[in-house]
Amino acid sequence: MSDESILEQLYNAIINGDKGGLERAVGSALKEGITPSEIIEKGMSPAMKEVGDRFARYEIYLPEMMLAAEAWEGAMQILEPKLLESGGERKKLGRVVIGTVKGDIHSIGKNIVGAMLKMNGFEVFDLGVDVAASAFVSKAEEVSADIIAASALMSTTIPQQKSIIEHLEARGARGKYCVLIGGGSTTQEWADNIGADGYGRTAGDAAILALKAVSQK
Ligand code: B12
Repeated sequence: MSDESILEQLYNAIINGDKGGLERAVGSALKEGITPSEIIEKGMSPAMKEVGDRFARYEIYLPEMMLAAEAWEGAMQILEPKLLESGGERKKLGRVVIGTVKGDIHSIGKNIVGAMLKMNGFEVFDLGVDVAASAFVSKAEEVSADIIAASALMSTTIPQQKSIIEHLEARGARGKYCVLIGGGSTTQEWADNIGADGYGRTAGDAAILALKAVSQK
């Protein structure tokens, strides 16, 4: 089977919320030598974007969006261990506290960023979703983190990223951590606006920014 038709199968399985179909397509893709990163970036992510666009156009509703997310999570159970394998054992480069901000339960992108950072040699402390700004800061202090990575997908929740920076400033700890932001609703402009140290559009960008941050320390 050609790579194009496997990528198409991955795409369609997400759009249709077909968990079994997606797992089979992931199996075929891996067998054909398509890498886990390509499966995610070229096959699954564009489909998830389309699901969001259809939801915004009222062509589908919450249950369909949930099915797509469940299918994605099933596929990640196969792909995440493979992503981490390719990172191998190595000296840890730095510590990252990651989470999705308060009021926001979107976890998929945050989980990929976490996996990508682990794969690149970072020790990752994942606080999960709906995380208060103060909790990011307390955890960073507890583990002496180098980086705080905050994901936010909704226009209503991105102000929480600013809140993390305000908490750091209030504790006189702003200079201690590199604050990276990302997630659907964020932009470079927003990052500049709130004084974040970096904005990443993809999980790959997150890894590049994190590597740069620790190399400049
Ligand atoms: C799947 C999904 C859900 C799932 C989430 C399941 C889960 N476990 O995560 C469910 C069905 C639960 C859900 C719920 C809701 N959702 Co929703 N959801 C989506 C959808 C379709 C895909 C998100 C996703 O996973 N994308 C795939 C990943 C890989 O992409 P990503 O998250 O952007 O992450 C990548 C990058 O952004 C980056 N990145 C991410 N985080 C970080 C962090 C850092 C530091 C860096 C550097 C980079 C980085 O790297 C990632 C990998 O490349 C989006 C549409 C969209 N286009 O985003 C809507 C969307 C985000 N949801 C939306 C809404 C409105 C909701 C609900 C309010 C719906 C409702 N009526 O209840 C609830 C929210 C509840 C809450 N309080 O959070 C809206 C938000 C609108 C807005 N702009 O404010 C969107 C945009 C849909 C739309 N077009 O209307 N949702």
